[in-house]
Amino acid sequence: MNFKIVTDSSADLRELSDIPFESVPLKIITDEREYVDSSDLDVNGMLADLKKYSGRSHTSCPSSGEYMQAFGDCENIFCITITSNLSGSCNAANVAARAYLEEHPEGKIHVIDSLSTGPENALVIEKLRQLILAGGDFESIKTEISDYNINHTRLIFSLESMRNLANNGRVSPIVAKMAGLLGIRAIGRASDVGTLEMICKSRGPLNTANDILANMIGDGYKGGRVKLHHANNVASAELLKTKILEKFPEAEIDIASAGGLCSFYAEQGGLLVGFEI
Ligand code: X90
Repeated sequence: MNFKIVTDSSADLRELSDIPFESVPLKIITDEREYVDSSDLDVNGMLADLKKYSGRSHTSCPSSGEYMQAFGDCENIFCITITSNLSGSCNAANVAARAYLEEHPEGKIHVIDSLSTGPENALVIEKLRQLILAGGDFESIKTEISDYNINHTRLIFSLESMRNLANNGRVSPIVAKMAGLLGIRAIGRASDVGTLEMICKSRGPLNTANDILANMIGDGYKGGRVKLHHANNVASAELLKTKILEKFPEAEIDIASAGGLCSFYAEQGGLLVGFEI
């Protein structure tokens, strides 16, 4: 059976081995230029440009046409998107999935609304990859991956600024005030309905790492897989990795740079933590 995994660029994954995979880019748009969140994007260069830029900026999700192109003529497609509560990406993927089924009545396609973003989506994609490589059939993979996404993965984040989130209506200006003071980080999680839920403020890198870990454990973390995606802040990811390993020496922890979309919203210094429960 031929399978393909399609996602949008919010998952921060540019490639996947052994299975056909495509990341459909979102775009970051300022009055001066447009950044396409593909593998050629220089994310740190974009963050440096944005630091100097004080005008308007926004993002746009893929169109259904772009998703249809990614689906192509593949027979079995799993598509996972950023939370439908903050982006139109999932809706575009669903429109494309209906068009795909009209053209390919024998084909199978399942769109997963991750209710999250970044490293939590990357965990779900890696699980999908494993399930497909293990030879599962489409319907059983669909059941298992929904259970994994809903019941076994979570996302916690720490942000030094929430200006882009607030300017684009993704959090209220009152919530955004939690971050932005020098040295203060706002810690939050992806809520059950895929919105930002604030947890607390932390001051300083060590407290931030300890607070994130305490909240991971509070959410049910017991030493499973963790993915840390940072916006130009590998030091905060390394520190959290050390803290997690002190408590859970067997934990499998990957560190990666966030892509363009997550870096735009998480902003310089932001850290996104996807983990298994
Ligand atoms: O459609 C679009 O233009 C994309 C809009 C995306 C808006 C939110 C992206 C958030 C990225 C920030 C911290 C994690 C929040 C998780 C909430 C589920 C990263």
